[in-house]
Amino acid sequence: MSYENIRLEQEAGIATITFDRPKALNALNRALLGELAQALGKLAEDESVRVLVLTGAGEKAFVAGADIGELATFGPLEAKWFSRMGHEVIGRLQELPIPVIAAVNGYALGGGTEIALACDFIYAADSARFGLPEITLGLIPGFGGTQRLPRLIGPAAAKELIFTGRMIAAEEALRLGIVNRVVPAAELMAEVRKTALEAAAKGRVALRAAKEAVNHGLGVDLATGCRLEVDAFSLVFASPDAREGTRAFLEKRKPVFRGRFKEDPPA
Ligand code: DAK
Repeated sequence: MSYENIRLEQEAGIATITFDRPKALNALNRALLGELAQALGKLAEDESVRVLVLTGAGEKAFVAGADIGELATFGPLEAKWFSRMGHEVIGRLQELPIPVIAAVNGYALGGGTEIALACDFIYAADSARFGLPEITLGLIPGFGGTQRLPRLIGPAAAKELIFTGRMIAAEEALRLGIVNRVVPAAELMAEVRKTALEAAAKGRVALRAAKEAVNHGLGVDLATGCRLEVDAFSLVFASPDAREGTRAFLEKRKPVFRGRFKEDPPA
């Protein structure tokens, strides 16, 4: 499958999706959202992929939000499609059974910040800028920004950003807890790759269980969350990876995780 608005590359178990409309600062139009949904569907089925990285083409932007030119032409049907597809994409990102890292290389505004927030964590170039400027367009965030940002940084800090539409620099995003790490722009992809490879070497079953425990646990009270963890913890023991990891430690060697629930059939 070839794409026109994104690039999908795979190497060493790491898939990278690059938003690729640099002339419009990688703004999200309907075509891009549709391609992104397809690519995420494909990656969810591909067992060779261990980690997904999202980034933007060019030096200026990750994603400068929804395509304002296209938004301005929407009637209710186009708006409905855009909204449904946006939620579909954000849902697929959050539920993808592998770690997803946002490598924010420039402007991440509106839908751009919201896509990054739906990833598992964010590394940012020192040139990156975050913000939810929808209010300046007479709108409000529509891809989960009013929900994910307050959960991440608290309601007061989130409301200040949402009510003013203010843009913040990478260092402030770091201080607020929006991003995990800020690095010089030229080093961003190498730094992300290092972390991606570290996670990719772990067992796919355990990564998936850990991600689900964190994600689903955040939506419930602590006692229920801990029960979710008990179930996820026990389920991991159905995979040979759990035995491989513990045995490898005792045998003083590196584990080889197969990411399966069953033993491989005898050769
Ligand atoms: N859409 C379309 N084109 C864009 C764009 C955008 N969001 N952002 C930039 N561009 C285009 C510019 O028009 C310009 O095109 P040309 O004039 O060269 O043809 C080119 O990219 C370079 O941009 P600038 O010349 O403006 O570059 P500057 O360095 O001067 O400024 C900037 C960079 C990022 C500060 C500025 O471009 C900017 O403010 N961009 C708009 C940011 C923004 O407001 N984004 C939209 C946020 S609203 C929904 C769910 C979600 C959403 C909507 C609906 N539903 C549930 C229905 C999401 C909404 C949003 O994301």
